[in-house]
Amino acid sequence: MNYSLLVSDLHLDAERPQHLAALKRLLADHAGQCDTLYVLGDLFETWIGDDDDSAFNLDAVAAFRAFSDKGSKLFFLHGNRDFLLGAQFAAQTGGTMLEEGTVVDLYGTPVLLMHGDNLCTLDEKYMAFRAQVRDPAWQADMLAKPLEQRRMIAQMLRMQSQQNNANKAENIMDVTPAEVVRTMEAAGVAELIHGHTHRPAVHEVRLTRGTGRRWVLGDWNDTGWLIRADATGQLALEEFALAP
Ligand code: OKV
Ligand code: MN
Repeated sequence: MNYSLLVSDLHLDAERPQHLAALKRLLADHAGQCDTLYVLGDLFETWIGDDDDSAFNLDAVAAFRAFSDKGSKLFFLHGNRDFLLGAQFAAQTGGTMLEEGTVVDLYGTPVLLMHGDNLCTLDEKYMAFRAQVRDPAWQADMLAKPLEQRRMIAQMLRMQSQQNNANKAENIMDVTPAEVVRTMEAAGVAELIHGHTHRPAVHEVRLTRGTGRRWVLGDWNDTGWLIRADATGQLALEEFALAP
């Protein structure tokens, strides 16, 4: 046990079973080997509540459970599509939900973790939408609706978003550079890891005191992405094949 892994944006969906298959393989390969797995949001394409006990969801939960049962720790952040992941999901997987903007110690290196949508501040309409769906009162209201109704609302919102995003400029869809600097300096870190933008890369960030790095995880699409933190605190962004 001397490494940890970080992933994001798997967008697990019953209609794309190869992504869950790849996750199950990753979990089985690293269970009891890896110290900690961090899932930085958008694990699911949509999560309409922990009470949705579809076969697909139960399959995913069981795979995480087997992983944590072997002694590997498991942490989840919410994404913009699975902001309704809750305490029951965490308990059933044997994992823990983390607050957005948590600083974790990766073998001596302090690293700021977030999903990344909070950094896309130029998209003002999205920021308003985000504030709404992250509001506990709004969430309680939504979770009080029948599953079928939530499914329909989520579907309608998705169609709306696809229309909105078709007309958005590239810079609006990406993180705001000044927001990155502000966020890293407020947290006092030189390393930031996030997903969301689907633009996997390692960027140098000029901070008031020296140079930091912004590590961007990729989404799981034709290939998978992860970041490996080794026992010396070194980070590495890796792309891998979804099928063996
Ligand atoms: C992103 C925006 C949709 C703006 C909804 C449960 C619930 C997930 C969801 C579905 C839609 C987010 C996650 C999206 C941004 C929109 C519409 C407007 C202005 C539910 C789980 F609660 F309804 F049941 N959604 N998506 N918008 O397509 O990413 O930014 S989204
Ligand atoms: Mn996202």
